[in-house]
Amino acid sequence: MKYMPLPAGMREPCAAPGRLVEMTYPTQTYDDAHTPLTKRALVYLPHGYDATPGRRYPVLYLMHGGGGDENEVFGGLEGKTALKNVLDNAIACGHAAPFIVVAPTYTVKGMEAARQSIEVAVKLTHRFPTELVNDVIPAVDAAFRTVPDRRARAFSGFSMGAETTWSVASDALTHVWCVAPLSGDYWAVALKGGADFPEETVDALLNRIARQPVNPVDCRILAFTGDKDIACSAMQTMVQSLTRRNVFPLNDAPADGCLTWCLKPDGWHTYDDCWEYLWLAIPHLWG
Ligand code: FER
Repeated sequence: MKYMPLPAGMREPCAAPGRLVEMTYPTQTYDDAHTPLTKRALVYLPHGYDATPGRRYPVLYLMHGGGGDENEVFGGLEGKTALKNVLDNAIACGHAAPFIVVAPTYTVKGMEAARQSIEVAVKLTHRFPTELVNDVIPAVDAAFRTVPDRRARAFSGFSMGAETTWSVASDALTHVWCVAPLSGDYWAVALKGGADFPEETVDALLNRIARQPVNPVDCRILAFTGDKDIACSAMQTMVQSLTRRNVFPLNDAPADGCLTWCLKPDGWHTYDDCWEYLWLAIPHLWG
């Protein structure tokens, strides 16, 4: 897909704002100890959610990057990052129909090392699809007026959140129809595995997808980054290898079963670039 810049004004406050709320849900550590946990997520409810009680909305799950937590992408309940304005404006100008966004975290109390250590973080990102399917999705569908269907669920994330997104593709495509990794490759076989072991990484991805009762044609992958991004070469190498397998053919126009690649000229490894990728992805997230 050709990169297009975010239209002017989209990061500014919108006259028809949605609102941010928090939710908590019961889960567990999904390690050998299975320690029960209560975790928190931030939830964006679009403008009109309260005034239209009969309406149900598709859901985008959006994972933060390394070192972050559930507050990171929105900048807390105050919405200090540009993301909330970008979503408000996308919906207000008709770029996309209203949808809910859930910002969870792969981090876990007691494993604060994940904030500093990428090795620990990867353990948690690889456990997250189980938490998503068992705990997060059921809690979100119970608490909010969602469309409780896989075609109305997308999962995206930036950097380590993109790593989480590839992991969700591996293990949870039966629950999520579209995955949109933004500026990150898949570390299934090694850190930076997309760069150093692209064939083994793609084998791991496709073998895990094949274990799920889902047809690759009935899902969508949107992989976006920038040409100056530290994740670019790893992601590009991995996506090229994935394309050669012909399971998800590369297609510039997002279509069922297809992999769409978008590269921003002069795009760096920042959330500001990430919001632009999200903007481009938003009209294609649901089936
Ligand atoms: C990548 C390059 C960098 C990537 C992640 C990072 C998952 C950054 C990680 C961090 O330091 O938080 O390809 O893919």
